[in-house]
Amino acid sequence: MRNGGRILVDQLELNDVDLAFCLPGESFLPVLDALYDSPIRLVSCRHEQGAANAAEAYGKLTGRPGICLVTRGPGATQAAVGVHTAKQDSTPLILLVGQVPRAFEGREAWQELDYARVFGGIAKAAWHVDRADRIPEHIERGFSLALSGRPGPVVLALPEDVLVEEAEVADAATVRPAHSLPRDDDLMRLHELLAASERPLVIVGEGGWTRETGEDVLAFCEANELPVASAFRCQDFVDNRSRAYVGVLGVAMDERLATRVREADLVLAFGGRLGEVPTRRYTLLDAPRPRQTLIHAHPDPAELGFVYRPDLPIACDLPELAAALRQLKPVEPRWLEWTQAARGDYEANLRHEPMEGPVDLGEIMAFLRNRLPGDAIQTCGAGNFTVWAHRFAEFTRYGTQVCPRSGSMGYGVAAAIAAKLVHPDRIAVCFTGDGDFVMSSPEFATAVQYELPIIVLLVNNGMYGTIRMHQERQFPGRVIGTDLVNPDFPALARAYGGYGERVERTADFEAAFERALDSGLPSLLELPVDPERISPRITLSELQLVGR
Ligand SMILES: Cc1ncc(C[n+]2csc(CCOP(=O)(O)OP(=O)(O)O)c2C)c(N)n1
Ligand SMILES: [Mg+2]
Repeated sequence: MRNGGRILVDQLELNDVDLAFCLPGESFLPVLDALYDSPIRLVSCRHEQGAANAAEAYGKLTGRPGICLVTRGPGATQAAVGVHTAKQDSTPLILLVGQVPRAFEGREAWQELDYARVFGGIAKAAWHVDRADRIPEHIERGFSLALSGRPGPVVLALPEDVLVEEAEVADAATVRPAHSLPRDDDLMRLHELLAASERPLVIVGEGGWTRETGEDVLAFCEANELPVASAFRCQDFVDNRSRAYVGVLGVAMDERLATRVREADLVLAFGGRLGEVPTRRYTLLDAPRPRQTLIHAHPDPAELGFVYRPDLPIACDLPELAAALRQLKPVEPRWLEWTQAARGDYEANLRHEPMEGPVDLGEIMAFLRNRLPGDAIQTCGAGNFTVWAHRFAEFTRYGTQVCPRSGSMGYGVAAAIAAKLVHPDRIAVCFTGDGDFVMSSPEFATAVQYELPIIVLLVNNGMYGTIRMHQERQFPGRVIGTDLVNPDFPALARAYGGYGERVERTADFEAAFERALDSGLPSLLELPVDPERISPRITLSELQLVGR
């Protein structure tokens, strides 16, 4: 006989869970109690947003579902942001939520929510577990759903008394998701379409990536001299040093790359959903039927044709497809110049223009490109500071860009914590802004508590810069709601028990970065920048002129 809490934790263990993030609640005490004796490491966060974001980042880092435990009502709604990111980013995640006792359900009891309805539109699935002896079945289904097809979040509500109830029940099996293979005739058709093309472009995106998938796709691209771009925040999917890599289709994308997507006569979307960001608000490819011949590969057949009607839909797992493409007989490339020119544009775009103001972010990124080892992990939230962080970074290994494709602020600190927990020997750098950091700063305390020496690089321009930029473009000079009065950030980091320093000039960064690393503490370097310099290519005054 085991109680529901114990049964639950036993199922997590047999699914190789080694880490779980929580914000404790009285609604799931038997689960916490079972974790007391478990090898699973429990990390207790300061806000459910942080717990859910850290679990989401764990899913990105490992390919296994991140586990997040939160209490009912307010706990669950505060965790919703991580569930949304897991949905948009196709990351496996399991959110376990406490629920009122079964006898009270439906009365709108204290903190009661109908999770199936609340999370119905965000998660892949959300349901109640109504008996202790069915917990193994529910957990097995949850893992299977989170991992299969397009990975994503699953929410399981656990009534308080179900966790207390004792039951005699066998454990479920360890979940091994099924795999789907590409069909031979799909591969033949792909080969034919490629052979008929003159300006092909491969775009890699989310949906069940692995390191080998990236290596196989790159080998295929190099053998065929195909240019390969990455979707927004999928920059680490293939080694950026390859002659085939041509840049990222992200926010503030390089105009020359955007033009190439428009001018391509064939797009091979290798994973990804060709979403709003990589298609620049659905303009680079016409929806629903693009001018380009479209080959779209995705593990979930329901995604194929959902927005864009492909000429060749390939429903299969990405690792299996990549391995098959690597074996495909190369096509005689008629597009060598096209690929080389695209690569040339990418390399040119890596060079930064000098920036006015105390600290030059282009210089700092150039330093970090050389200083950081290839396995260092970059995390971020949302803001214009990410334009520098993404444009001037080069990724060589899968699993080193752990950023929210959902564009959610407040993600970076929690993601860096997850990165340090999964890879204690690696450097985890969180890029953040003055707005973004304050949204996630409570988790700096978590980093201190668990002795996780993350490095936070905080770009301070005294405003919600991204929104100010859009404001100046659409309503020039009418600034409202975007100015910020900020705390003393280095002092805040020190107050938490970490290391903090303000970098006054670009030339001081290098030594400050080494001091932060050597401190062995969670650290924060504040980078004060000129608010005028709103993005690498435009200033606020230039924007006002454009707007007028
Ligand atoms: C959760 C969430 N709330 C609001 C937004 C809208 N938003 C996007 S960027 C941004 C400003 C970020 O400010 P900051 O971190 O200072 O970065 P900056 O743009 O100034 O570089 C806001 C409010 C968002 N993306 N996510
Ligand atoms: Mg800012």
